[in-house]
Amino acid sequence: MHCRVCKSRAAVEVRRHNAAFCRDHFIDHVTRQVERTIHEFDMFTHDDRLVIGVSGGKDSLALWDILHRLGYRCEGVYLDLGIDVYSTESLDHIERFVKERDLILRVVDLGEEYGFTIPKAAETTRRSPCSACGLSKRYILNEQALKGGYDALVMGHNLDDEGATLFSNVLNWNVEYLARQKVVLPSSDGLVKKVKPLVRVAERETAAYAVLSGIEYEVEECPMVAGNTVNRMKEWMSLLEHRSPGVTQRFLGGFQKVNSFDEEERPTLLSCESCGRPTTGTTCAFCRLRARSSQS
Ligand code: Q46
Ligand code: ZN
Ligand code: ZN
Repeated sequence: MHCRVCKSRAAVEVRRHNAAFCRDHFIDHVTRQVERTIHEFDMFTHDDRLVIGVSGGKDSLALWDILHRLGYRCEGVYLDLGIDVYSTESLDHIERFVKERDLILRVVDLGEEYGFTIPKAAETTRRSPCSACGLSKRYILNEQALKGGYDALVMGHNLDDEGATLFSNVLNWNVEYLARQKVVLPSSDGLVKKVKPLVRVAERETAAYAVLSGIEYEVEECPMVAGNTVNRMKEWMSLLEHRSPGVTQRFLGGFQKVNSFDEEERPTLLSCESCGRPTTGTTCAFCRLRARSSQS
């Protein structure tokens, strides 16, 4: 296998593009995919102040590295979920990354600032750890972006994450979630604009990018992952992708063009009586989770 660009020995094959690349041209290729996505969806400009939610995993660190190299003004926020060694090791990787590049990071400790951790939430509520975790991340990252006055919140969801989420939402005809599954979610009623520049890059490509760029990331899987429904859908999607390279991108790309669920399905929003953020009920899901999880 030879690099499509320089014909030297290839380091990575990208089957869905029917191509292979050497190290340098693979890094260029991934960077161009991200740049193209930013421009095509009009995500942000070099004048905007961005904040990225970083987990210490390959996706968010690879994306932060790309944005930094492209000259975007992007700071980071890490939410410490209180998941033992997994959380502390993840933070170690991020701190090293940030120091090497002289970037700005804010660490939010869920236990200290909100009075509960994800293991505690899972224990005291009947929610699965991942559902409590996803809800907390969405709420707190948005809150941090609002407080910091950033123009956009950047998320490291990759092609496989988004494809699997779409697969799950379609299989369950979850119309409300489908309406909000967008590459760019504009700002509205207390919600900061949210963007996903990595949607054209597959998971194995972000891993390859990180390794080839010398980024050390958390390789261990979160110990609370059992029961994560998106991961189960990812397994199914990867079987389809293996038999039919490119199917995930076609599935997701087509949806991005035809998604018109929002006009019909947007629910009426009220203000949460506890935190004031938009919600469909009287108290938002995060405040309810926090109240139940903080009980000892
Ligand atoms: S961190 Fe949180 Fe993941 Fe762990 S508890 Fe589940 S959602 S698996 S990305
Ligand atoms: Zn090359
Ligand atoms: Zn609330």
